Amino acid sequence: MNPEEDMSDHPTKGNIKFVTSNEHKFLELQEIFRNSGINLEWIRRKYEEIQGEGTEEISLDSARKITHEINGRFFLEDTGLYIDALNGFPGPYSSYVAGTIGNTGILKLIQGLDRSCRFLTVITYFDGHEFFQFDGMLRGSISKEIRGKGGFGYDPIFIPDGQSITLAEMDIETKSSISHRSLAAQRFISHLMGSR
Ligand code: ITT
Repeated sequence: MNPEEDMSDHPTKGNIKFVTSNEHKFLELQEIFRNSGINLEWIRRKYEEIQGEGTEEISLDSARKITHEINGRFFLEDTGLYIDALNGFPGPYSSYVAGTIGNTGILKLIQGLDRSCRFLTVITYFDGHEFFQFDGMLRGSISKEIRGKGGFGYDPIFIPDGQSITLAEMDIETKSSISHRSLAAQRFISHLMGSR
């Protein structure tokens, strides 16, 4: 890109608001965006999520509902853990399941079953006019026991394919070098870099 070009109105300039109640998500994404020279502003709030739909629909529906409450461009993201042997459960119910049976409950639930699973993150971005979605997936397997003190949520029971340790045993940079969230973010950043 021509360095003399006027970048003052470029979509990567200025803050982008990230709406989430989850500090871990914010810290992971803040680092990824910072590496691309984009500053994230944390709008710390919980928003309503519909049930009974897929992660993409939930993410879009949530974003639509808060457009009139947030000034300027913003994004949010919805993440789910999908376990193959349970036909994708907990998927859209990941938050509820984490808060009820938790990681110990998941380990009990899949005893004797195939342990393949995946994380799916869907980012929904509202640029003030239109909605855009970007997804990222990480395949892995559920560990035999809870392992590691880093990360959050299901990280202590998730071993990414090709690895022998859980996401909770990795530092934040290592998790972000392979994660579902990071992949979705890279797609989003490419969109921002390309749009004028
Ligand atoms: P917001 O909706 O406010 O952003 P949340 O924590 O409710 O925050 P989600 O609904 O997207 O976020 O997350 C569903 C569940 O999945 C929740 O229990 C998270 O802790 C967990 N989760 C999300 N991302 C994760 C990740 O990268 N590693 C492990 N668990 C994750």
